[in-house]
Amino acid sequence: MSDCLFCKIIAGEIPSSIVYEDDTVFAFRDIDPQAPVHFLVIPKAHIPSCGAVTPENSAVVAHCFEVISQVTKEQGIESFRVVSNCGEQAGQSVPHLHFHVLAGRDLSWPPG
Ligand code: DGP
Repeated sequence: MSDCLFCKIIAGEIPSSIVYEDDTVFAFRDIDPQAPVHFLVIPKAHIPSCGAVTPENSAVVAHCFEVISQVTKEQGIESFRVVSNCGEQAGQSVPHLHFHVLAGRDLSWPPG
């Protein structure tokens, strides 16, 4: 989608610190890290949020989780949190489905 920030990052129009990339999934470091490890895993296809996942597009969501499992293993990260904010009230600021992966410090629960 031409006016989507994360689509522009995937296209390389906006630079990012790439953590992983394949044909359907892209991962890059968050610009405003909330933990020593904080990267985002996103489908290359423009899916606005978790609320827009359907039987037709959900395969890439499973693949995002395979990537999360692979990258954390490669980085020696044993304990981590995955978060996806859906909608403004939940704190979603970029309307392109993304999974935050956070690690490297104690993470409180429940979140604020
Ligand atoms: P959320 O608030 O859940 O929609 O998360 C969006 C995240 O995207 C937020 O943690 C900051 C990150 N972000 C926003 N703009 C950029 C950018 O231009 N580059 C990178 N690397 N991250 C960004």
